[in-house]
Amino acid sequence: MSDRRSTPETEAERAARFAAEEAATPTIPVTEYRARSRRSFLTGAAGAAAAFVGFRHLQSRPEIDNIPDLLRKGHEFNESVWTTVSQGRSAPTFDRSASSLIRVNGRHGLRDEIDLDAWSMRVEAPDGALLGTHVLADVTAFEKVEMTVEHKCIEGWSHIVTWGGSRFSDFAAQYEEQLGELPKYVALETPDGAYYVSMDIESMMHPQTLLTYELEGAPLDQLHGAPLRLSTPNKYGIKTLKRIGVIRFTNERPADYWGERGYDWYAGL
Ligand SMILES: Nc1nc2c(c(=O)[nH]1)N[C@H]1C(S)=C(S)[C@@H](COP(=O)(O)O)O[C@H]1N2
Ligand SMILES: [Mo]
Repeated sequence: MSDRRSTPETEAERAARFAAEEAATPTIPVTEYRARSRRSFLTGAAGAAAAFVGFRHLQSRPEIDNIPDLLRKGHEFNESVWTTVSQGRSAPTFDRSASSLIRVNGRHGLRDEIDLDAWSMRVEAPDGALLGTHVLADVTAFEKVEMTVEHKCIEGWSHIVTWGGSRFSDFAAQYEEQLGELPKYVALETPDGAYYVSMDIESMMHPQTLLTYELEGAPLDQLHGAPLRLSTPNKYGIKTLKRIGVIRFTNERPADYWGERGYDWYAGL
């Protein structure tokens, strides 16, 4: 169910609406969630293979000149595995007018406000070596993508929301030479390490997976993950880590907060 705002809402009205929605939306029982996830895991794995085949097929079509545009985006790594990794299918997008501010949900790793000017993000290689330390301008330097998509939470609610950010794939490509082979996983952690998720590389490199700095056209606020969070409409909300402190490329499947607590690790949609 999505929220459509016709008249502007006050902060108090919004808080009341979110509280009412939260009370009204039943949490998906873990057993049912697992059953759903198994299904989506199967379609996820099969889907990834099919998408890859489909992608190769697209590449071999006569209109090839138009297709790789998506993949070329600022880089000329056409032959590289970095850009031929499965782009998968894409989640639906919606008209901007259908979107509105999303509630705050999940505060792990957000206990205290942070000084946004002092924030930086570490990027690490599989061997633990520091690849780089980034400020927000390093992320906003890439092409800005705005997408209006459905955010789905495993608690059983969803919300149509507009995110703005840079494709993770664009950001990651700067490390192609240093990393060589595309690692299998990406780990993301809050600066305090209290919340952490891990993602398969195909999902990270999907063009709808954004290093996100805007929500509804405005900079993220603290509880929505300022200054930088992940967003992707192809995974449940648990994977959209708010307040990124560390990004680590790795070949061993990294720890995952909700995965450790019994939820399906893939969490695909
Ligand atoms: N740091 C952090 N990120 C998080 C969470 C969290 O508890 N801590 N919860 C996740 C969950 S379950 C959801 S549904 C979304 C909610 O994002 P929102 O608060 O912007 O609506 O954030 C995700 N990212
Ligand atoms: Mo969630």
